[in-house]
Amino acid sequence: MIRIAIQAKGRLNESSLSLLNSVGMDIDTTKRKYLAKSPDFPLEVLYLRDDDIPQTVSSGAADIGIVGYNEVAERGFAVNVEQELCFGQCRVSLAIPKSETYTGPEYFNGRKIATSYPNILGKWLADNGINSEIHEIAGSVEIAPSIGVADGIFDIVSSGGTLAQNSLQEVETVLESQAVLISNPGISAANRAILEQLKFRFQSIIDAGGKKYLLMNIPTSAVDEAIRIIPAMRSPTVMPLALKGWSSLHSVVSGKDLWDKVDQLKKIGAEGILVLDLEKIIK
Ligand code: PRT
Ligand code: ZN
Repeated sequence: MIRIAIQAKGRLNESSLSLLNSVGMDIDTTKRKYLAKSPDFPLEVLYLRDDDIPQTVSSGAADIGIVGYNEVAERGFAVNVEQELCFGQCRVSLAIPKSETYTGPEYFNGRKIATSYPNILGKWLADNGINSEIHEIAGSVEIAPSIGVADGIFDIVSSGGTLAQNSLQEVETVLESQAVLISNPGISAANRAILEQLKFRFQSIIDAGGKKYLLMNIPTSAVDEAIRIIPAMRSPTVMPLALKGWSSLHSVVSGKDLWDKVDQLKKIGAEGILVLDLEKIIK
């Protein structure tokens, strides 16, 4: 039995649960119990505040956990980062009032910075030889400059909307973050085996992220050209149609390339193009 700590509620909760569900862990979320067992896999889920996940995994109270890398870096507990999970993307950045002119890291010399991430900030300041006063606050960091509590802030930024609303400009990105799978460094051999199986399943979801499955009919004479446009994972599948001179072609493309590829394929005669969402890619 492996025990995984995930966020009880908040930004990472839904994606963590849906990742577990999509790899076959049927967790009863309606009960929202402290511990939920998966009937399909030897796994117990522990619901925690994200702040407590690194310590819980480091101490062995949970074997593994899903948490933002920013929390792992800030808390400094001994855990192994096993996998980047490609959700919860954000950055931890320094920001100052829009009305100010930024002159580089030395801008912060002798100034006061409000943050909930004093350790990450302290390290960046030391690395850059800057002497600032760190003002640690738990929430609503972004209002600190406007109420005169600090000169700048160090906080999580995603779209940048919160900074803009508070007339702040982002001046340094100190840490890039996303949700990561972490493990206890002393995890047992039996649980390591379960963890590897879980990582393999997670990877199939991550690899499918944003990819599309394409099916189309195409004149057989244009098949070679189509294969140059969409190389696929190994090579596209081509099957003859009952209609002479026509083939059916199947392939996988990344979501961002989809429309470009579809335009090119139409130009060489592709018809009846179907686009399907991909759930998993098992390598
Ligand atoms: O209750 P608990 O302690 O578990 O949750 P929490 O309130 O501490 O954390 P939560 O749920 O807000 O965030 C959990 C994790 O999500 C963080 O540790 C990050 O790894 C990740 N994450 C991703 C974010 C954001 N994006 C994000 N935008 N965490 C916070 N924000 C906040 C940020 O603090 C700021 O106030 O959103 C605002 C900025 O967003 P934009 O889009 O306006 O730039
Ligand atoms: Zn928290």
